[in-house]
Amino acid sequence: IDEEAAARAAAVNADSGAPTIFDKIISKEIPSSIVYEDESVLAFRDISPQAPVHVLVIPKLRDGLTELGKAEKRHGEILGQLLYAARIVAEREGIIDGFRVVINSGASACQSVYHLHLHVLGGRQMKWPPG
Ligand code: IU
Repeated sequence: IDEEAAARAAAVNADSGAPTIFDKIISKEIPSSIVYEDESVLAFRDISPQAPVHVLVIPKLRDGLTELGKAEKRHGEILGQLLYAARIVAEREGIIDGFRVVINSGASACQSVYHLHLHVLGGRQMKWPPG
């Protein structure tokens, strides 16, 4: 893949600030397999699971959090809630003894949906380093 093609791919996968498909998952316009929900957080199964357990944890209100790289001090409370929800998901899914939480931030980290989300992965032996 040449440099120009890589630059084009990165531009397509950049943060435009536009609404994402996760808004429709939050509003339930698009159905999802929900694992955990409260007033500020939704956790649902990834449609393309990369492990036996692969759940996405997202804030219901995006509030500028298109990507972790845009987080501000004021987002501290929701960021903490997301991590705590990841722990609840791990417990519910039976992987509390070993699980991984991943956040891809930005095109070079392969972020594809610009609504902050934590990947909670487990149910198999994970490898390190990640790709
Ligand atoms: P990423 O970190 O932005 O690359 O992760 C986006 C994830 O959202 C990815 O694992 C997709 O499989 C997943 N996903 C989904 O679960 N449902 C959807 O409708 C879409 C993406 I679009």
